[in-house]
Amino acid sequence: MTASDTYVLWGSPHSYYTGKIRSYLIKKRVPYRELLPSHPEFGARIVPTIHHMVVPVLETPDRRLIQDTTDMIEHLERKFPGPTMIPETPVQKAVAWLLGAFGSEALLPPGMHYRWSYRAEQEKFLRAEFGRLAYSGPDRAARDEAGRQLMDYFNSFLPPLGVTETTIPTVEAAYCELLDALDQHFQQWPYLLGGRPSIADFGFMAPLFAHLARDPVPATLMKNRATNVFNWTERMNLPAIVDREFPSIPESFPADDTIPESLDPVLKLVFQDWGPQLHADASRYNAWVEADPSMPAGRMVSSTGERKIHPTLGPIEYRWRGITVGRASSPHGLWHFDKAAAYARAFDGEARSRFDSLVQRAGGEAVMGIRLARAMKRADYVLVLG
Ligand SMILES: N[C@@H](CCC(=O)N[C@@H](CS)C(=O)NCC(=O)O)C(=O)O
Repeated sequence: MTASDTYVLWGSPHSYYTGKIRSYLIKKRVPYRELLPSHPEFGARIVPTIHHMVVPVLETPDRRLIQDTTDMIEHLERKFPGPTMIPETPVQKAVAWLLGAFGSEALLPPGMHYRWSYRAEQEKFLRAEFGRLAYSGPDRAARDEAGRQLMDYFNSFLPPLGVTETTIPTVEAAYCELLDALDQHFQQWPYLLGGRPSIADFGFMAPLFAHLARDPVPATLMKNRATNVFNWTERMNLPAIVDREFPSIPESFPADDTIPESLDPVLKLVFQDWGPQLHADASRYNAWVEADPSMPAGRMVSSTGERKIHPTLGPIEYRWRGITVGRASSPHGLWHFDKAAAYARAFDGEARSRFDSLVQRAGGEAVMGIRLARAMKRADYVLVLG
């Protein structure tokens, strides 16, 4: 490949986080092309630099590699001028970060559940989709076989996410409530924060596109139950910002740093459904940090020391919607939440009281009070202590 102005998105159509960054690249009109990990250069050049197998990876025209979709968006927002996709006014900025973090991290359980618990009903589709990751060539049966092998690995993701026979009815009920709230919102607005897509929408595209709008079983559910949400997933992959259905809504965030009222029910669900896990994750993380004050900056956040995309500090347990959930702790989700919460802690005065009353209405005061004993950051493609 020769250097040009074109970015390369190493990813795949059925990948959770590729869906998030692809829609950003499209909306931002960043020139890019997409390549699959089955391309020989992925194994030869990309994996040895990142040191573990992961998609998506963004390769810049000068061949720098960026992993983690949030890092990619922050990099590109600095590089490319407007339209900015991170609101600049305080309350909109904090809400966009919070929704973006929730979308990116908290909906992994329903996303993975609808893919894997209904595996038999969508086996053929998944084999083809996974097969593309590992196999490139004319033999369809060989592609499907390559897909099957990969699927056996990803299939094992459910218990660490707390998805079990006991929790499945609640995971489905919570997801359906979220679909309903989003469907109401998208009847009035093209994007979460009004007339312009933001990190909030891109975060939600992670679960809501590749898994929940594309895999046959959840796609049918979304199309029948929340057509506006399905429509939004299509809109998010079109370059135009002004949408055909909302021609008079300007392509900007609402004036005066206001938040659409129809987001209130969505924010309520964010705090209700992510809060218990965040509290448990923060206790686990803070105990780990406090157990060894000598840990140096740059130490990987992981109880095993293994390089992982989603590291863990061991199991956590918490009550949620009347049931007990046991799962692997997720310091990466906590890092993303805290990034959002730091923006929310950064302002005062009139904006503070507007944000606080929004949070109070949504029942999120305790969640927004979560504090980490030590900051985390990302370095060398992993999560480390700050
Ligand atoms: N936080 C990362 C997550 C990336 C990620 O989880 N990628 C998945 C595919 S969408 C993956 O490569 N998983 C492989 C594995 O977990 O072993 C991001 O935002 O880019």
